[in-house]
Amino acid sequence: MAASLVPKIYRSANKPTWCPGCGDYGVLEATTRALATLQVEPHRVAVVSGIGCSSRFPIFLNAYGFHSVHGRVLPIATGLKVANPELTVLAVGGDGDGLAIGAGHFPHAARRNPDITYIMMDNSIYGLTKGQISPTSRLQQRSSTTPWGNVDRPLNPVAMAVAAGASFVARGVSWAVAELADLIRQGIEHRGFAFIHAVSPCPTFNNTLAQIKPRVAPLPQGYDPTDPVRAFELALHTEALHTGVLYREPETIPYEERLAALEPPTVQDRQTFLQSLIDAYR
Ligand SMILES: Cc1ncc(C[n+]2csc(CCOP(=O)(O)OP(=O)(O)O)c2C)c(N)n1
Ligand code: SF4
Repeated sequence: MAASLVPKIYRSANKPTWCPGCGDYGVLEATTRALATLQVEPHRVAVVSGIGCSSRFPIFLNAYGFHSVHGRVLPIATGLKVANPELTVLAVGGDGDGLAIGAGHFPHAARRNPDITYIMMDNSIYGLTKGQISPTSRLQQRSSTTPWGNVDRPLNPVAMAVAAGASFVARGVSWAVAELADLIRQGIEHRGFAFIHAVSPCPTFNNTLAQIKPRVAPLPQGYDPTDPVRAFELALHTEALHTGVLYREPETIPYEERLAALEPPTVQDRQTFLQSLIDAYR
């Protein structure tokens, strides 16, 4: 069958309002290419975001979209998937959205393993609010809130995802669109929580492209993505930024399927359970 859904079908009529050169353009393009490769119809896709420049994503995508609340993208996307498991659910946002205000949700989404794909656009700065330090900002980074340099060590999103039990963990960069599209495609195809760390520089407030580019490296020859210890080790090697699928758990049961498999309690069971709780606190 000839592919009828081309990438531009997934672009809405709203033109992106990001600054010229923003990495998020590459991530949007990669996402439309991944969806076109999978030939998933736009009305079967839902994209949820938090708040931030990167979280404007749903406005520019032709799919169901929810531009939600700062830091709450993962519980909302998880609830959406549980309510309608037929949908392809994408969760998107920035490093501030996912690792500062939303950090509490990240390990729990990873361990629950809903079949959603979480694309974190990491520019190591708060872009929307004009350049405050973020949890992935490097040591000594100067910003409007760290005029003499950042003294906090950065979080490592890939290591965190592996440690929390995410069943698929990949890293791509916004300027290598074809590779990133393939990672997003694999993340969507994976049955379970897929975390895509998309390094996506902000030329306006933290122009890191020239520093990051020389550090980008492919995975080592013969790399086994099913070994979480090796994935963790590689993630900790921050002098090189390895791109590709760092970890993939071969067989997983998504959260929504485990929920659906629960034996539904009878009304009598529920009443007995509630009564036992009330009695316990009398
Ligand atoms: C509850 C709440 N707190 C703070 C803010 C202000 N705020 C909006 S976006 C943002 C951070 C944006 O950074 P990031 O998530 O990394 O996205 P980027 O803009 O860099 O893509 C903050 C702190 C808010 N909108 N809501
Ligand atoms: S401020 Fe930075 S992150 Fe926001 S649109 Fe501009 S370049 Fe992109």
